[in-house]
Amino acid sequence: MPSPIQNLSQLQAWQERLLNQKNELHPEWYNGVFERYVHPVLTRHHVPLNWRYDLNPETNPYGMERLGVNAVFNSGAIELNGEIYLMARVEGNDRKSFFGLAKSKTGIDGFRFVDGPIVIPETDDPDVNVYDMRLVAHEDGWIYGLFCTERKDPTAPAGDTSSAVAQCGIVRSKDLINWDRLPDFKSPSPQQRNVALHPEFVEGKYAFYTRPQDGFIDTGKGGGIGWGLSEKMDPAVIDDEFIIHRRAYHTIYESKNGQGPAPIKTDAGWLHVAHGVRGCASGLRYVLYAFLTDLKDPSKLLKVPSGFLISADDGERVGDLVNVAFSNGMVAREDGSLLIYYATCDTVQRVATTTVERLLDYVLNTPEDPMTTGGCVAQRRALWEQNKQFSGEA
Ligand code: M1P
Repeated sequence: MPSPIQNLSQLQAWQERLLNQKNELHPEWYNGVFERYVHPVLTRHHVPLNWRYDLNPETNPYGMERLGVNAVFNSGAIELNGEIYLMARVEGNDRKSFFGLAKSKTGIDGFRFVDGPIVIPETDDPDVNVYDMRLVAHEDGWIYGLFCTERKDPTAPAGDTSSAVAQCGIVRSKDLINWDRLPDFKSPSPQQRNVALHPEFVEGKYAFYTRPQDGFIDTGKGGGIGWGLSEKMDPAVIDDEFIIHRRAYHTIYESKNGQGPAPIKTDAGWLHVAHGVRGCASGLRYVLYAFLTDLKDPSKLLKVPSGFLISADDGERVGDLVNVAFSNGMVAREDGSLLIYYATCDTVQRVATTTVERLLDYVLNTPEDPMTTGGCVAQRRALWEQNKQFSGEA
């Protein structure tokens, strides 16, 4: 039985052990597609004590936490000068999210927050809450951060203290710490979340993946992953937005379908990780799936394998909420490895590892969703039949 932590210096020593903890492959996970790990890469316990406690014994004689942190999740990711950086969504006990930058050499363990909480300059209309930044090194030379900015809906009837307007905020930087704010993204849709910037110009323009919605919660006629082009980033405006991958009945993306991080360029096309959402008795169930789009025209779908790639697995399913896997960060390294950062249940940040080659094989060779049980049975029987020569049933 470990001895209880009874003061700040004991807490500091405990945290130091946590920060130095090596991650391990999950001993009970195999699917050939990706690896899971035992430990999350970032949790609320990783947040520096000097972001949470007043360390002055005179003003804090009881050593109390003054500004608690509830969760660390939904991180944008990028590799810079050989280090992996995560721009994490840090949610205080006050429910407000802010961004914290953490770095690691391996990308699977050893993450430490650097500098202080990140300052996001305001526009004329202050953000009430900001979250889920997608980091993109664009070919124009800037690193962009696209995030959700949420404000109270000014048209909400008196007494409605929940309705909000979500839009995409944009910042850019060269060092990930100092950020310039650009005007918020403008599109034909009344609400936007999960907007990602394509890393290259398309037809000489900035290209955006969008997820239009009619309401803050209600998708309305917002059909799935959208696409649009803008002449500039300052301001970024798309006049035409069309859906490149729709929500669909009885699929994993029945209720919501949104782009994850910016896609990875491969010889076969742009490799995407996205989230699909469906409603069930416990609320909304979020899973991650992968798809491929055309190299020249990234808005053209080439292949969508059926089902999910990553869901919250046993031991990951419960947190602040249940059954949510969400990703807004992935990094392809020079050695071909691919780090997919997925958060579970809006509580902790995890990583899955694979290679670009393996994920491409998965996308290209996993059958598409036949959309009926009959079709699924036919697919599975064909696999069973083919396997007879290997399984001894021939
Ligand atoms: O709680 C699950 C997710 O809900 C929202 O995502 P979306 O707009 O895709 O429904 C966001 O708040 C996201 O951060 C969160 O993980």
